[in-house]
Amino acid sequence: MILPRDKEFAGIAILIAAAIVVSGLLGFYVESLTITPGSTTTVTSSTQSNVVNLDVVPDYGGSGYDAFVLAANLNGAVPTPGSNTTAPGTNDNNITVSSGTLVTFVLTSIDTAVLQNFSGLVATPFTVYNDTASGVISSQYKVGQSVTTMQMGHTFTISKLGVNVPIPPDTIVSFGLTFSTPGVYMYNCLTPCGPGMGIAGYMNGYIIVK
Ligand SMILES: [Cu+2]
Repeated sequence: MILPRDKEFAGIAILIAAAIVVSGLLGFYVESLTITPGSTTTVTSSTQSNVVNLDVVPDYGGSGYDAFVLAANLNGAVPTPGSNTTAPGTNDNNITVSSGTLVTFVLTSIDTAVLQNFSGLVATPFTVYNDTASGVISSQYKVGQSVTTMQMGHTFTISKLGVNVPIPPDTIVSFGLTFSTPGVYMYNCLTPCGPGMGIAGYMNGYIIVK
């Protein structure tokens, strides 16, 4: 039998328990928002590999919310661009790699949109497969090569390291990077491709170099 006074204690106990749960959730939420390049914050990651397969999926998180999605997170499913009308949810596209090891990035874009042109000198050599703009199956772009008005839908950019690789529409782009210094490096897309641009997990992610 619960006496009135016991009820009061039980009520207080429930309130305290609820406060602990809420503060715990809040702490987790805040932590997930405060990851900055170079910080020592622990970032969980789905992938640790010398080959990183990353897909560029238009409208992955709702209209306009394009995203870098780890191929492993798609579980073999082929996403249908433009059909996703749900609000953005969690998309873990953080990548863990080892320092001092060549990491091959394979970026597959199924986005056909042309948003900008890339002009400039190539800093990171890359290969474009299905290069429809040039009409050939694969094109290699070498360091120092001058590129003018190359159509692109997105970029893969690591500002901290001077990496800026254009991603032409409906192509596969491959390049190698060796990270010499452990740390957390933000990668993102610089083209104005929609509301997913600044959102971690969409056109924005982190590479954890160990
Ligand atoms: Cu983009």
